Amino acid sequence: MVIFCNPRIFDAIFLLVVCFLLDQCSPHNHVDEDDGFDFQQGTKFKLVVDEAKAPRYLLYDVNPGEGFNLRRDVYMRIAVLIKSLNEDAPWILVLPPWSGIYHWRSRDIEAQNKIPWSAFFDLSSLRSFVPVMEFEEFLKISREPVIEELYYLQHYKEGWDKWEEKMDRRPCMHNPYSYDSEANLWRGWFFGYDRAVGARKLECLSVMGHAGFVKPFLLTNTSARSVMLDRAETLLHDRYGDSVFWQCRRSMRFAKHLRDIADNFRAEYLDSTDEGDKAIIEEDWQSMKRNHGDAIGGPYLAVHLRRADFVRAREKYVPSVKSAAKQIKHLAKQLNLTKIFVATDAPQTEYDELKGYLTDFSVYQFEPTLEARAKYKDGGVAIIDQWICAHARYFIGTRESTFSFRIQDEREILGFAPETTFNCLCKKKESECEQPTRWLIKY
Ligand SMILES: Nc1nc2c(ncn2[C@@H]2O[C@H](COP(=O)(O)OP(=O)(O)O)[C@@H](O)[C@H]2O)c(=O)[nH]1
Ligand SMILES: *[C@@H]1O[C@H](CO)[C@@H](O)[C@H](O)[C@H]1NC(C)=O
Ligand SMILES: *[C@@H]1O[C@H](CO)[C@@H](O)[C@H](O)[C@H]1NC(C)=O
Ligand SMILES: [Mg+2]
Repeated sequence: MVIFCNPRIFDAIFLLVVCFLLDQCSPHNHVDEDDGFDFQQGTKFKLVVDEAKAPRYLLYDVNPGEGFNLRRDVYMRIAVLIKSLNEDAPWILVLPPWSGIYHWRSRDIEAQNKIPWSAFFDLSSLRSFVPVMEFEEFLKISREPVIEELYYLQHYKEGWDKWEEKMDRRPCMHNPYSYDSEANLWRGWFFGYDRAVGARKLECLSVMGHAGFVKPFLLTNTSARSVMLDRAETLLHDRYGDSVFWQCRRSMRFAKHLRDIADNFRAEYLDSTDEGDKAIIEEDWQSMKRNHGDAIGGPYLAVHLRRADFVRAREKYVPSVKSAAKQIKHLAKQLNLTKIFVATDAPQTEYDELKGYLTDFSVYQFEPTLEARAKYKDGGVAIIDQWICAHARYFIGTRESTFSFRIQDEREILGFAPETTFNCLCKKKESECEQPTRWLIKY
């Protein structure tokens, strides 16, 4: 049976949210008189909350096989939806913990699970775009570890001839959840929380459309306090590359502790500092607006050499290590750069092979100690690599890699000239391949 709680109970719960987050609860310590409240120390939470209207919570998850950087892209689709929902009613985006990411398999697998977003991103920065909260916070404020309604998104069984926006409740074509009749809950992966969490109700929704298209459904077809959309990658970007897209992207700042490590590496090995590179970071992303060419970057060539599963999966595009080395060498000579920074997921043997071809240059890689890798996780190390690549005088990535795409966005935000950013290695000769689409920043 579905139990919809009395709204007053929710108001009480909501006050608890505020209290919990302020961490200074007293019975009379109500929401501040002004519109916002401190969500995290020193962070102004921008959502204007009408106390009569307690917020609703949107959770989402992505196809289990997807990697870190596509997941960042799906976050943006959902965050833009949350932004739009908040024009009508308060909604909070519950961030899906990082668990079981296919590429993150360092020794200690457990340590790569249930990672909060704050390990990788600056939450106060995310919050100046939309209200977000960690899943753990959501659990703390929920009376029970239950998500009221879960919608498993799927395509249309019959396929389609004409693309049109539509959505319908349909029988599940595939359903990874199972019903636990003892608890009356749907059980499933839930970001690695498994049986610690459940969903009261589950339905499959066939959908073809942009993320914004599900807004009326969320506002009117359901009144559940917490709604989860699984397989959220089924929804498309509302408007890829427009100014709202870029606001969202700009708000996705990496966590300061990771940027600091990357910045120290840049200074120590690559003669690269924010001042020298003309890439000063402003505290608030909203006031950071750059023109193309403002940033010059540090005196090094950065390469993202995606290997591992790409060697087979993108066989048509991914060069051999030798061919990649040739292209890198040629570029570095042309650019008069003697330092080369390599970000790669290649095994050590391939990296050594690459270095062997580049003996005329100083080749660097960020090599964390075991302790550092344990502390920052595979995801943190990937971010450090991305941040270093983002500051290079010139960047060349791997075709079709979302890891490379996110570096390109980052360079747009920093104000690099597009010619130094939208480049990728070719299967063979560099003149022979298509270069990445230039998704230029819009303010
Ligand atoms: N540290 C590090 N990790 C990488 C690099 N390239 C790939 N990876 C890892 O492999 C994953 C690639 O998956 P994803 O993010 O989906 O990007 P894509 O598959 O290249 O589109 C990353 O998230 C990293 O965990 C790299 O240059 N440095
Ligand atoms: C949402 O509600 C409207 C109006 O009742 C209905 O026509 C529509 O089919 C519902 N959508 C879904 C996906 O159930
Ligand atoms: C590289 O250096 C050479 C000789 O020092 C110079 O002629 C050339 O213009 C430089 N190229 C670039 C891209 O700076
Ligand atoms: Mg991937």
